[in-house]
Parts: sequence; structure tokens; C-alpha cells
Amino acid sequence: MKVAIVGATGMVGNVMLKVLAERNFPITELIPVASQKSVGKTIPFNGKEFTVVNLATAVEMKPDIALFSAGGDTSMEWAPKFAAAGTTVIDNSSAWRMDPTKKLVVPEINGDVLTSEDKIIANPNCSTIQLVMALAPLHKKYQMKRVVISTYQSVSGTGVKAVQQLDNEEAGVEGEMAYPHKIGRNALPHCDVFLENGYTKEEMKLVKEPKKILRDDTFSVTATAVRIPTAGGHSEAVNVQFENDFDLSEVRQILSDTDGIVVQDDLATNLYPMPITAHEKDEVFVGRIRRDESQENTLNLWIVADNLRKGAATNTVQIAEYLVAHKLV
Ligand code: 11C
Repeated sequence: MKVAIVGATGMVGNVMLKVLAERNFPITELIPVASQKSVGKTIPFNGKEFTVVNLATAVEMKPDIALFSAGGDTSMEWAPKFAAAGTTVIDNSSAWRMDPTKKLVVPEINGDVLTSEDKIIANPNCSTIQLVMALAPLHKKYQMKRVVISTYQSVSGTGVKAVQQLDNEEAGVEGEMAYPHKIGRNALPHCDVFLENGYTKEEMKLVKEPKKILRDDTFSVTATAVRIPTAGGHSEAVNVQFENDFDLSEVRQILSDTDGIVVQDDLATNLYPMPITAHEKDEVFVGRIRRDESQENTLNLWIVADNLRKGAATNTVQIAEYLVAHKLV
């Protein structure tokens, strides 16, 4: 496969390269793509050096697959140009996710929607991916009625400027601010921009994307998304009411039996998921599994994942793997 990485010098692009190498993705030619200021630099991959090119050159090189992580505006403009050249684009931005003509995919859950006709495929938001990974098998068994989510999201979700802000604050150095407030020793109920309805865009992604991925809009979702001063790894406290009652040991078993989920739930040894232990892991970690004693058929969960891995790069690469394995590209 000839594979282009659009945004190869960015944070997610970097992790994409790592994940592609780790998983031995069948690459015959790597095309790193970045903005003009990086063109001509080289990027090491699997012991070789590859020269960074610009978007126009990359389109002309007709890659089989292009993994995009360069922001919504770049995706809007350039994904159709790659698609027109015959390239299958897997896009990590929010540009195409809710477009009814595009598939929004977590391969373990709805890889089966993909066909060879899909030339622009959307990768869900990081906080959505870890959420649906844990909820999909439970929804199948007990049917969700309502989900209430509170997120605790790391600064790496915002990007390199936010990581720098946290580093600067920790070092006591003045610098550029990615957020309207200090993030160190703080919590900002503000991820992505505010919308007319008073929610943030991040919160509305959590409301809309799971319904599209699970192909079901019969359940309701509400969310509060909060930025906290962790460098990497998003956490979510999730309260889910089901139509049907459940048995807690069965819930644990279902989650343990699900590919890509690791249950970490042993109170006696203080074992529960944390961003620090999820770091650089591809799995989604679930713990603090307990019945909500205030309401029938309701469960509380704590869900953690590395937002740059399963929340972004790993899921994108897994979509590419699915396409290759099913000869859709
Ligand atoms: C955050 N979830 O942590 C975001 C990052 O829609 O792809 C990813 C934004 C997106 O702020």
C-alpha cells in the first residue's frame, strides 16, 4: 500500500507513524505530507527516511490510502481532491463525521458498514471512541435508554500549543496561552467552542456521534466536557440507564470478553483505570463498575483511553487495516 499521512509532523500524525510501524501495516511507500514550512524535511519510518511533500504533490502521487490529521479546514478542502484521484481518505477531523453520505467508523463496532465505494471515511472524536467501545456491547445486551457523561480530558486533545501551556505553567515560565485561563491546578468546563445551545462542540459530538456509530437514535445522551491538567489520556464518568435490568457480574464478563476493552476493577488493590496507566496503550480501560442505587437498571462506569492512540491514530489505522483485510481498497 502507498500510504500518505497528512499532518505527518503533528502530534496525531506522529502517533500514526508509530502505530503503523508497530502493527506492521503493509506499506510499500510512505508519503509524509505537511505544510509548506516542513516540505523537504525527512521523516524516519521503519529504518528509512521519507521526504515531506505538500498536499498538491501528494494528490498527484495517487496514494492508495491517505490518513488525515491536519484539521477540519484542510480535510474539507483536500479530502475530496484525494478521493477524486482514487485515494481512500480516513479523516481524523470533525469535518465529515455527521455528513450522512460519509461513514463514521469504529472498526470493532461498525466496520461492516464500509464498502469499496467509501472514499472519505470519518474517524470519530476521541472521547466518543472510548465511550462507544465500552457501551456498544452493553447496549446490544441491555438496550440503552439514557447516557450521562462527564469527561476529564487531557491537554493533548487540544494540541501542541496546549501541551506547551501546561509545560510552561509547570515550569513557571510565561508563554502563549492555548486556553482563556490557566490550566495547571485548574479544570475548565470548556472543550472546543461554545455553541448557540450553551453546550460545547465537544459535548455535542458526544451526543450525536454514538447514535451514528451504533445505528440507533432511540437512546438519549447528555454531556459535560471538562479539560484537566493531564498531559495525555481522556477519562469519562458515565452513567447509563438501560431498558433492561443487568447483572453486575455479567456486565463485567461482557466487557472483559470484548476485543479492545480491558477491565481494571479491583477495589482491594486500588485498581482502576487512570490516564497514566493508559498512556501509549491501544485498549480502552473500564473500571469502577457499579450499580447506580438511585435509579433502576442504571450503571456507573469509569472509562479511560489514550486519546492520541485509540482516540485518534490507532482507530484510524485500524480502519485502514479493515479496508485492506476486506479488500475494500
Ligand atoms: C479534545 N476531543 O480533546 C478533542 C480533540 O473533533 O477531532 C479532537 C477534536 C476532534 O479537545
